[in-house]
Amino acid sequence: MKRFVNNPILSPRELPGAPPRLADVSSVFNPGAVRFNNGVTLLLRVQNRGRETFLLTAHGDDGFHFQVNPEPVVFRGLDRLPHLPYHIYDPRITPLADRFLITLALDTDAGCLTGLAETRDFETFRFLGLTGDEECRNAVLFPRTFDGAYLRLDRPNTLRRADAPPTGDTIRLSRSYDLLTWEPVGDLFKGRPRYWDELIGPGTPPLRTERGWLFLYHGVATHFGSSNIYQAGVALLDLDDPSKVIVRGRYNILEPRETYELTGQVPNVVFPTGWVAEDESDATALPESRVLIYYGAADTHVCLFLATVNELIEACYAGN
Ligand code: BMA
Repeated sequence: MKRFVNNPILSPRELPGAPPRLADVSSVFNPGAVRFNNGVTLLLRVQNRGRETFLLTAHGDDGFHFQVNPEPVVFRGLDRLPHLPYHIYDPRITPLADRFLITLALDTDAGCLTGLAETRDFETFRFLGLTGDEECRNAVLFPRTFDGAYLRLDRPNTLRRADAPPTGDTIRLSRSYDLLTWEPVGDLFKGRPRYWDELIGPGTPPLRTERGWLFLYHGVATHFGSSNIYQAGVALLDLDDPSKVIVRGRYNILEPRETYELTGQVPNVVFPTGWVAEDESDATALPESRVLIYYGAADTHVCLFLATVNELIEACYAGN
């Protein structure tokens, strides 16, 4: 497993945003990613000098070099939202049937809520609604239904700490029949106090492999006096019953080490939000397939990490 040699793949300096809103932006990070149009499409989180948030699309035929569309995404139907949204961010993309579903975090005057949008072409986007009124972030959808039910992983914000936004230490499995009303199925696992993943949240949407549903999650070490450290880890869930955790990695697979991860808007952050497997058969990523893993670095850049399915599964078992 290794970082792409030409990281970061996207920097605020290179973004061709239209002035005045998107001139000379501060950051581009935490992208949703999906295979589309014979390449990879990203949904980028961009912040301007007013620290206002926009989502922009980018497309790359090879998954390594991207062309950014300077026009920010407009969500039709957002005007029906009952709350004032300050920021809409950290999109995760899941292909389901004939459309792409996008889970979103919304900072609103009613707290941090999750929402759902859809697109078919990455040109027009429709906001489908909030997925509840619970404080929650980091929802990632499974790319298929299970006995007619949709499943997602999410992270309720149950912890309130001094001088910090509400956060959480539990990854949960939730179920829905209409994509907007969700009920908890159960907790999958919790943060490990004093180790790398004290606070946790789902990172990438689950990837179907022959050995189980694989997903990345972020873990935050909070026990260092001066700074929180955001890292990435991996876990494997049962194919037929994803409420069963087969194995959860003991070690992180990616931690801030490079300058673009150590310094920036928020130092010491790697935050994976999307991935694409190059070789799939029957909607299942093949064991030798390379996986392109897209992550935000220091809340400032978009970077790429490369691993095979086998390497990621091995990482789940290392030390266990
Ligand atoms: C989390 C989220 C992410 C962000 C990370 C590091 O709580 O807000 O969007 O990348 O913190 O600042």
